Amino acid sequence: MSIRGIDHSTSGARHAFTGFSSIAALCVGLGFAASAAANTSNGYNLPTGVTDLARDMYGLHMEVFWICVGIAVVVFGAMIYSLIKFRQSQGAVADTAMLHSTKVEVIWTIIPVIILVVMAIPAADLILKQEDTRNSELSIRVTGYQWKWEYNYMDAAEGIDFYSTLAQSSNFARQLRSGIDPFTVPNYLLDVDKPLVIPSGTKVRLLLTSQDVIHAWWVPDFGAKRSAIPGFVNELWFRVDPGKEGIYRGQCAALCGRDHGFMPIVVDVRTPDNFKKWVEEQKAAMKQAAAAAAAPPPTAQVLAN
Ligand SMILES: [Cu+2]
Repeated sequence: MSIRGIDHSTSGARHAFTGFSSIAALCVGLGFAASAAANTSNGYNLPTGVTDLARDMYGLHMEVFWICVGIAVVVFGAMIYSLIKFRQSQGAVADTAMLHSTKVEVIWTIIPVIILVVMAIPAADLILKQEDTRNSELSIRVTGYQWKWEYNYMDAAEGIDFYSTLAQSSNFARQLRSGIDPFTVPNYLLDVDKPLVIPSGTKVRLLLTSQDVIHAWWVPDFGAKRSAIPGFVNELWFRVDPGKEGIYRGQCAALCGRDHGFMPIVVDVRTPDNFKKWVEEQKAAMKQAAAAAAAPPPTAQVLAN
Protein backbone atom coordinates (compact mmCIF):
# COMPACT_ATOMS: atom_id res chain seq x y z
CA MET A 1 0.00 0.00 0.00
CA SER A 2 1.39 3.36 -0.93
CA ILE A 3 1.90 6.15 1.61
CA ARG A 4 -1.03 7.91 -0.06
CA GLY A 5 -3.19 5.00 1.02
CA ILE A 6 -2.62 5.70 4.73
CA ASP A 7 -2.88 9.48 4.67
CA HIS A 8 -5.40 11.15 6.96
CA SER A 9 -7.62 12.49 4.25
CA THR A 10 -11.19 12.88 5.44
CA SER A 11 -12.52 11.95 2.03
CA GLY A 12 -13.61 8.34 1.93
CA ALA A 13 -13.78 8.53 -1.84
CA ARG A 14 -10.12 9.51 -1.97
CA HIS A 15 -9.21 6.53 0.22
CA ALA A 16 -11.15 4.25 -2.07
CA PHE A 17 -9.43 5.74 -5.10
CA THR A 18 -5.88 5.40 -3.74
CA GLY A 19 -6.65 1.87 -2.56
CA PHE A 20 -8.00 1.01 -5.98
CA SER A 21 -5.01 2.53 -7.77
CA SER A 22 -2.64 0.51 -5.56
CA ILE A 23 -4.54 -2.68 -6.36
CA ALA A 24 -4.56 -1.76 -10.04
CA ALA A 25 -0.80 -1.13 -9.92
CA LEU A 26 -0.32 -4.49 -8.19
CA CYS A 27 -2.43 -6.25 -10.83
CA VAL A 28 -0.47 -4.62 -13.64
CA GLY A 29 2.76 -5.60 -11.88
CA LEU A 30 1.63 -9.19 -11.51
CA GLY A 31 0.53 -9.21 -15.12
CA PHE A 32 3.95 -8.08 -16.25
CA ALA A 33 5.64 -10.60 -13.97
CA ALA A 34 3.49 -13.36 -15.39
CA SER A 35 3.97 -12.32 -19.00
CA ALA A 36 7.74 -12.26 -18.45
CA ALA A 37 7.65 -15.99 -17.68
CA ALA A 38 7.71 -18.50 -20.51
CA ASN A 39 4.60 -20.23 -21.80
CA THR A 40 2.00 -18.22 -19.93
CA SER A 41 -1.39 -18.52 -21.53
CA ASN A 42 -2.01 -14.75 -21.71
CA GLY A 43 -0.14 -13.10 -18.87
CA TYR A 44 -3.10 -13.20 -16.47
CA ASN A 45 -3.80 -16.90 -16.23
CA LEU A 46 -1.85 -19.97 -15.18
CA PRO A 47 0.89 -21.06 -17.56
CA THR A 48 -0.36 -23.75 -19.94
CA GLY A 49 2.97 -25.49 -19.38
CA VAL A 50 5.13 -27.90 -21.33
CA THR A 51 4.18 -31.20 -19.71
CA ASP A 52 0.95 -33.16 -19.97
CA LEU A 53 0.47 -32.83 -16.19
CA ALA A 54 0.67 -29.02 -16.48
CA ARG A 55 -1.82 -29.06 -19.36
CA ASP A 56 -4.21 -31.30 -17.40
CA MET A 57 -3.97 -28.92 -14.43
CA TYR A 58 -4.69 -25.98 -16.70
CA GLY A 59 -7.68 -27.82 -18.19
CA LEU A 60 -9.05 -28.67 -14.74
CA HIS A 61 -8.52 -25.10 -13.56
CA MET A 62 -10.45 -23.74 -16.57
CA GLU A 63 -13.23 -26.32 -16.14
CA VAL A 64 -13.75 -25.28 -12.49
CA PHE A 65 -13.44 -21.62 -13.49
CA TRP A 66 -16.27 -21.91 -16.03
CA ILE A 67 -18.45 -23.83 -13.54
CA CYS A 68 -17.91 -20.92 -11.11
CA VAL A 69 -18.77 -18.42 -13.85
CA GLY A 70 -21.99 -20.36 -14.55
CA ILE A 71 -22.94 -20.39 -10.85
CA ALA A 72 -22.19 -16.66 -10.55
CA VAL A 73 -24.34 -15.84 -13.59
CA VAL A 74 -27.30 -17.87 -12.26
CA VAL A 75 -27.07 -16.67 -8.63
CA PHE A 76 -26.36 -12.99 -9.35
CA GLY A 77 -28.86 -13.05 -12.23
CA ALA A 78 -31.62 -14.29 -9.89
CA MET A 79 -30.61 -11.76 -7.23
CA ILE A 80 -30.49 -8.77 -9.56
CA TYR A 81 -33.74 -9.79 -11.28
CA SER A 82 -35.50 -10.11 -7.89
CA LEU A 83 -34.10 -6.80 -6.62
CA ILE A 84 -35.37 -4.96 -9.67
CA LYS A 85 -38.64 -6.78 -10.26
CA PHE A 86 -39.82 -6.90 -6.63
CA ARG A 87 -38.73 -3.50 -5.42
CA GLN A 88 -40.78 -1.58 -2.89
CA SER A 89 -41.47 1.31 -5.26
CA GLN A 90 -43.31 -1.14 -7.50
CA GLY A 91 -45.56 -2.06 -4.63
CA ALA A 92 -43.95 -5.38 -3.74
CA VAL A 93 -45.07 -6.92 -0.47
CA ALA A 94 -42.81 -9.33 1.46
CA ASP A 95 -44.03 -12.93 1.44
CA THR A 96 -44.05 -13.95 5.09
CA ALA A 97 -45.97 -17.17 4.51
CA MET A 98 -43.12 -19.29 3.11
CA LEU A 99 -40.91 -19.64 6.19
CA HIS A 100 -39.89 -23.23 5.51
CA SER A 101 -39.93 -25.39 2.43
CA THR A 102 -38.45 -28.89 2.55
CA LYS A 103 -38.64 -29.10 -1.23
CA VAL A 104 -36.44 -26.00 -1.66
CA GLU A 105 -33.95 -27.20 0.94
CA VAL A 106 -33.61 -30.57 -0.76
CA ILE A 107 -33.07 -28.89 -4.13
CA TRP A 108 -30.43 -26.47 -2.90
CA THR A 109 -28.57 -29.28 -1.17
CA ILE A 110 -28.63 -31.73 -4.06
CA ILE A 111 -27.59 -29.26 -6.78
CA PRO A 112 -24.32 -28.20 -5.04
CA VAL A 113 -23.54 -31.86 -4.24
CA ILE A 114 -23.89 -32.71 -7.94
CA ILE A 115 -21.65 -29.76 -8.88
CA LEU A 116 -19.02 -30.85 -6.32
CA VAL A 117 -19.05 -34.43 -7.61
CA VAL A 118 -18.70 -33.17 -11.20
CA MET A 119 -15.59 -31.21 -10.10
CA ALA A 120 -14.21 -33.95 -7.83
CA ILE A 121 -14.10 -36.71 -10.47
CA PRO A 122 -11.55 -35.08 -12.83
CA ALA A 123 -9.65 -33.62 -9.83
CA ALA A 124 -9.21 -37.06 -8.22
CA ASP A 125 -8.20 -38.48 -11.58
CA LEU A 126 -5.47 -35.86 -11.95
CA ILE A 127 -4.19 -36.35 -8.38
CA LEU A 128 -3.83 -40.09 -9.07
CA LYS A 129 -1.93 -39.29 -12.27
CA GLN A 130 0.38 -36.88 -10.41
CA GLU A 131 1.16 -39.52 -7.80
CA ASP A 132 1.90 -42.24 -10.34
CA THR A 133 5.70 -42.27 -10.44
CA ARG A 134 5.91 -45.80 -11.86
CA ASN A 135 8.07 -46.50 -14.91
CA SER A 136 10.18 -43.38 -14.49
CA GLU A 137 13.21 -43.35 -16.77
CA LEU A 138 15.48 -40.99 -14.84
CA SER A 139 15.51 -40.36 -11.09
CA ILE A 140 17.23 -37.43 -9.45
CA ARG A 141 17.61 -36.86 -5.72
CA VAL A 142 16.95 -33.21 -4.92
CA THR A 143 18.04 -31.85 -1.55
CA GLY A 144 17.13 -28.41 -0.30
CA TYR A 145 19.56 -26.42 1.82
CA GLN A 146 19.49 -22.90 3.26
CA TRP A 147 19.83 -21.60 0.51
CA LYS A 148 20.62 -23.78 -2.46
CA TRP A 149 19.65 -27.03 -4.16
CA GLU A 150 21.66 -30.21 -4.63
CA TYR A 151 20.99 -32.45 -7.63
CA ASN A 152 22.19 -36.03 -7.34
CA TYR A 153 21.50 -38.11 -10.44
CA MET A 154 20.63 -41.80 -10.48
CA ASP A 155 20.02 -44.38 -13.24
CA ALA A 156 22.04 -43.75 -16.42
CA ALA A 157 23.52 -40.56 -15.01
CA GLU A 158 24.50 -42.16 -11.67
CA GLY A 159 27.28 -40.29 -9.89
CA ILE A 160 26.59 -36.80 -11.22
CA ASP A 161 26.10 -34.61 -8.19
CA PHE A 162 26.27 -30.84 -7.90
CA TYR A 163 24.93 -27.82 -6.07
CA SER A 164 22.87 -25.17 -7.79
CA THR A 165 23.15 -21.71 -6.25
CA LEU A 166 22.10 -18.18 -7.13
CA ALA A 167 24.10 -16.77 -10.06
CA GLN A 168 26.96 -14.44 -9.14
CA SER A 169 25.51 -11.59 -11.22
CA SER A 170 22.31 -11.60 -9.12
CA ASN A 171 24.18 -12.16 -5.89
CA PHE A 172 26.41 -9.13 -6.43
CA ALA A 173 23.52 -6.91 -7.47
CA ARG A 174 21.33 -7.87 -4.50
CA GLN A 175 23.83 -6.70 -1.88
CA LEU A 176 22.91 -3.51 -0.03
CA ARG A 177 24.46 -0.47 -1.77
CA SER A 178 25.94 -2.67 -4.50
CA GLY A 179 25.55 0.21 -6.94
CA ILE A 180 24.24 -2.26 -9.54
CA ASP A 181 20.81 -1.58 -10.99
CA PRO A 182 18.93 -4.92 -10.74
CA PHE A 183 17.07 -4.06 -13.95
CA THR A 184 20.36 -4.34 -15.84
CA VAL A 185 20.93 -7.91 -14.58
CA PRO A 186 19.38 -10.49 -16.93
CA ASN A 187 17.04 -12.88 -15.08
CA TYR A 188 17.72 -11.11 -11.80
CA LEU A 189 17.29 -13.55 -8.88
CA LEU A 190 16.07 -16.22 -11.31
CA ASP A 191 19.43 -17.50 -12.50
CA VAL A 192 21.77 -20.13 -11.05
CA ASP A 193 25.38 -21.13 -11.57
CA LYS A 194 24.58 -24.76 -12.56
CA PRO A 195 21.08 -25.62 -13.80
CA LEU A 196 19.42 -29.01 -13.48
CA VAL A 197 19.82 -30.70 -16.88
CA ILE A 198 17.16 -33.17 -17.99
CA PRO A 199 16.16 -34.86 -21.25
CA SER A 200 12.87 -34.09 -23.01
CA GLY A 201 10.33 -36.83 -23.70
CA THR A 202 11.54 -38.72 -20.64
CA LYS A 203 9.66 -39.47 -17.44
CA VAL A 204 11.81 -37.77 -14.83
CA ARG A 205 11.22 -38.56 -11.17
CA LEU A 206 12.51 -36.25 -8.45
CA LEU A 207 13.08 -37.55 -4.92
CA LEU A 208 12.83 -34.49 -2.74
CA THR A 209 14.23 -34.03 0.73
CA SER A 210 15.92 -31.34 2.80
CA GLN A 211 18.92 -31.06 5.10
CA ASP A 212 17.64 -28.26 7.29
CA VAL A 213 14.20 -26.68 7.02
CA ILE A 214 11.20 -27.19 4.73
CA HIS A 215 11.79 -26.00 1.17
CA ALA A 216 9.61 -26.57 -1.90
CA TRP A 217 10.72 -27.31 -5.44
CA TRP A 218 8.48 -25.45 -7.88
CA VAL A 219 8.64 -25.05 -11.65
CA PRO A 220 5.27 -23.69 -12.89
CA ASP A 221 5.78 -24.67 -16.54
CA PHE A 222 6.15 -28.33 -15.52
CA GLY A 223 3.08 -28.26 -13.26
CA ALA A 224 5.53 -29.43 -10.61
CA LYS A 225 5.58 -28.31 -6.99
CA ARG A 226 6.32 -30.34 -3.90
CA SER A 227 7.74 -29.81 -0.42
CA ALA A 228 11.28 -30.87 0.45
CA ILE A 229 11.05 -31.92 4.11
CA PRO A 230 13.91 -33.04 6.38
CA GLY A 231 13.61 -36.75 7.17
CA PHE A 232 11.07 -37.41 4.40
CA VAL A 233 11.40 -38.26 0.74
CA ASN A 234 8.66 -36.83 -1.47
CA GLU A 235 8.23 -37.86 -5.07
CA LEU A 236 7.40 -35.76 -8.08
CA TRP A 237 7.39 -36.53 -11.77
CA PHE A 238 7.12 -34.77 -15.11
CA ARG A 239 7.78 -35.45 -18.77
CA VAL A 240 8.64 -32.42 -20.87
CA ASP A 241 7.17 -32.62 -24.37
CA PRO A 242 9.69 -33.34 -27.13
CA GLY A 243 10.32 -30.11 -29.03
CA LYS A 244 9.94 -28.00 -25.88
CA GLU A 245 13.66 -28.03 -25.04
CA GLY A 246 14.94 -24.88 -23.39
CA ILE A 247 15.40 -23.12 -20.10
CA TYR A 248 12.62 -23.19 -17.50
CA ARG A 249 12.65 -21.30 -14.24
CA GLY A 250 11.18 -21.76 -10.82
CA GLN A 251 11.76 -20.89 -7.20
CA CYS A 252 11.70 -22.31 -3.71
CA ALA A 253 8.05 -22.09 -2.70
CA ALA A 254 8.25 -22.59 1.08
CA LEU A 255 9.36 -19.75 3.33
CA CYS A 256 12.68 -21.21 4.42
CA GLY A 257 14.51 -18.38 6.12
CA ARG A 258 16.42 -15.21 5.44
CA ASP A 259 17.51 -16.00 1.89
CA HIS A 260 14.38 -17.84 0.79
CA GLY A 261 14.09 -15.51 -2.20
CA PHE A 262 17.63 -16.28 -3.32
CA MET A 263 17.48 -19.99 -4.15
CA PRO A 264 15.93 -20.09 -7.63
CA ILE A 265 15.56 -23.19 -9.78
CA VAL A 266 16.67 -23.38 -13.41
CA VAL A 267 16.03 -26.45 -15.54
CA ASP A 268 17.85 -26.91 -18.82
CA VAL A 269 15.78 -29.31 -20.94
CA ARG A 270 17.76 -30.96 -23.76
CA THR A 271 17.01 -33.55 -26.40
CA PRO A 272 17.80 -37.11 -25.21
CA ASP A 273 20.90 -37.16 -27.47
CA ASN A 274 22.21 -33.87 -26.12
CA PHE A 275 21.46 -35.03 -22.60
CA LYS A 276 23.49 -38.21 -23.21
CA LYS A 277 26.37 -36.07 -24.43
CA TRP A 278 26.12 -33.89 -21.33
CA VAL A 279 26.19 -36.99 -19.08
CA GLU A 280 29.31 -38.27 -20.85
CA GLU A 281 31.01 -34.89 -20.48
CA GLN A 282 30.18 -34.77 -16.77
CA LYS A 283 31.42 -38.32 -16.23
CA ALA A 284 34.65 -37.60 -18.12
CA ALA A 285 35.21 -34.46 -16.03
CA MET A 286 34.56 -36.47 -12.85
CA LYS A 287 37.07 -39.15 -13.93
CA GLN A 288 39.67 -36.48 -14.67
CA ALA A 289 39.11 -34.85 -11.30
CA ALA A 290 39.38 -38.23 -9.54
CA ALA A 291 42.62 -39.06 -11.40
CA ALA A 292 44.09 -35.66 -10.52
CA ALA A 293 43.18 -36.19 -6.87
CA ALA A 294 44.71 -39.70 -6.83
CA ALA A 295 47.97 -38.68 -8.54
CA PRO A 296 50.85 -37.92 -6.17
CA PRO A 297 51.68 -34.22 -5.90
CA PRO A 298 54.55 -33.02 -8.17
CA THR A 299 56.94 -32.65 -5.20
CA ALA A 300 56.39 -36.31 -4.27
CA GLN A 301 57.22 -37.32 -7.86
CA VAL A 302 60.47 -35.36 -7.72
CA LEU A 303 61.46 -37.02 -4.45
CA ALA A 304 60.63 -40.49 -5.83
CA ASN A 305 62.95 -39.88 -8.82
CU1 LIG B 1 13.92 -22.77 0.37
